[in-house]
Amino acid sequence: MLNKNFYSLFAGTLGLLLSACTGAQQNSPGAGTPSLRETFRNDFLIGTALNVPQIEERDPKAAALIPLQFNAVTPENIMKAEVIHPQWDKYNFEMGDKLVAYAQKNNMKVNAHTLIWHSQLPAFVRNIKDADSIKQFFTNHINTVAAHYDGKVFSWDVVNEALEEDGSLRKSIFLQKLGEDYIVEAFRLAQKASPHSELYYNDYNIEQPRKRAGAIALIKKIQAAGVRIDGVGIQGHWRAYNISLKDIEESIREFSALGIKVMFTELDLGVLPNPWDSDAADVNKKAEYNAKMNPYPTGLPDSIQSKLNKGYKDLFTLFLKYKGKIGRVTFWGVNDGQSWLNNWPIQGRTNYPLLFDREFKPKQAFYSVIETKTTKAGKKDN
Ligand code: 9MR
Repeated sequence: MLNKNFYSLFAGTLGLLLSACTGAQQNSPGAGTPSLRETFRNDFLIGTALNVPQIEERDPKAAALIPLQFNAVTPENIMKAEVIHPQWDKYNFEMGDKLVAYAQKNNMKVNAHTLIWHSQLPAFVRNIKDADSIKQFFTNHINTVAAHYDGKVFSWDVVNEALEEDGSLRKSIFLQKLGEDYIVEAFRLAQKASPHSELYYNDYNIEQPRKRAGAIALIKKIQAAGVRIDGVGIQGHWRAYNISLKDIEESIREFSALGIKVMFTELDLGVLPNPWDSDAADVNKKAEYNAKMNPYPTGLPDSIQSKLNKGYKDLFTLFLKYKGKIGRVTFWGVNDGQSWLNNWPIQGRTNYPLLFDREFKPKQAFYSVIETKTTKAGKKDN
């Protein structure tokens, strides 16, 4: 393994060479730093999830880096129902509109997230008991929100996380009150309200065979009803030391065989122990803090860093192999400090799942990703 100093020297030199090759040097945030969006510009979009301070460009480091590295953005929270539709007949489009303006200014595509999700529902919905009122909320929500952003956002995660791990439908409030056709109905309403946006189904673990079969059945059902679905989002909340490339490759093939685009929509590779040894990204599952579960509070050991580098390298090598089928790869956050994985499933840990460190410096994993495109093998292929 390379020692750190040698690696930074090597990475710096490589960065200069790469930016010359990719034409990114005018865009560089720091001298010689290549750009992800430039490097993969002929392959797929490179996205990130943005929070409120980032959309408002409050931190100069983030404001400088984001437009240079990414050409797609997903709102991490501000388009979820509890924020955008806080009361029965009140909508709050302020932050979403800011995001659209930010993306236009920086020549980025917005993937709007998300119309129908069982989590982060407004409080008033959780108090509704009768099916008719849920149906009315569901219809009004999609009609109003999707129509507001029609022509302004590139795509919508129309339905998020509607499946259980065994591939059956999640027993959400929507399933219970509206019945199993609610997903087809959500896409039908979205296609009418937002005819100019691509429409996606988004979920975690749908690369795994049982849940994937459920997602395929669901997509076929939407298609059989004559309703438009343009793509599927595999979230990609994986652990660096435990990535099933085989499952991911099979999923790319099987989903794209349905005639839809595949997106990796929330990519991050956690390096911390998981209390349940699982990849499920269910935000409602929580565990207690103890120091053993937070082993790297002051920095990541080289042995773990290499696992992260390899995980990202293997993934992007696979993504490039299927670049014709993949529309976008989005990271769930810009830098390690901002990642949700510092607080889930245990509050207050120090995780390292992304390509930029807490100071917004590109990590070794960043260069591992860039190298998949610029090594000999990559060049031959591209
Ligand atoms: O990253 C998001 C975090 O800030 C929120 O607290 C959390 C709760 O809703 O949602 C996180 O984003 C989730 C995304 O919307 C859907 N897939 C799983 C993501 C990580 O939990």
